[in-house]
Amino acid sequence: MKVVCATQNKGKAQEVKNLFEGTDIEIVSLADLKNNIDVEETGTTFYENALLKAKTIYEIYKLPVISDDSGLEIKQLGGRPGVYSARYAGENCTYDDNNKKVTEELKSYRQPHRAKFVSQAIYYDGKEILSFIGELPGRMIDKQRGNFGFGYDPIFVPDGFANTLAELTLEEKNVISHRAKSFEKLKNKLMERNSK
Ligand code: ITT
Repeated sequence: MKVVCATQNKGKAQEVKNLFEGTDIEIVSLADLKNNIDVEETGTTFYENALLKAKTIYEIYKLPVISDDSGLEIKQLGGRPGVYSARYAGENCTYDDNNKKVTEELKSYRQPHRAKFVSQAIYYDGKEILSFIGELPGRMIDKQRGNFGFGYDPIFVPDGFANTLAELTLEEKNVISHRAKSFEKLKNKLMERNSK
């Protein structure tokens, strides 16, 4: 079964492709389709934004779509950046801008800076919506470490680890990540359905 992954985030697309490797579900990314649409994320929840991305891409290709809306929730910042994680430091900001803003804001709080990554995974095929959540708890550090991954990975240390997510390889991140958890549940559901 061919499924379009509705993301423009290359790091995310690669993670999702790896997660579905070895199954009979073929993940096609927007980059594979040479589609550079930027779906405006007008929702106020991960669920709304994930569904918005899935439905927009479904209307173009009329193929089953999976999407993810994800973000970082920092306890001392009242859950920010949350759904605004991608553009926390402003429109067209870089990952580095976001990391610097978070680090600056956390300077006035004591360690540990508890946080969690959240991923809302959605499947949409024009009729049915499947939705699963995955979370990765951890803490924020004040100096960037590591070159793998994307986004806030260099300043996030998952519980049970000494390394940041950016110091773990993609294979290691894909065992523990919020996205691995949400898409694992989604994958199992799709495979269970396909085998009937
Ligand atoms: P798409 O909407 O095209 O999928 P995006 O990067 O805008 O790509 P989101 O709207 O879901 O994706 O925003 C997620 C942001 O949250 C992302 O840009 C990062 O800043 C952060 N984020 C999510 N998952 C992350 C991860 O695994 N590691 C580091 N940062 C992550």
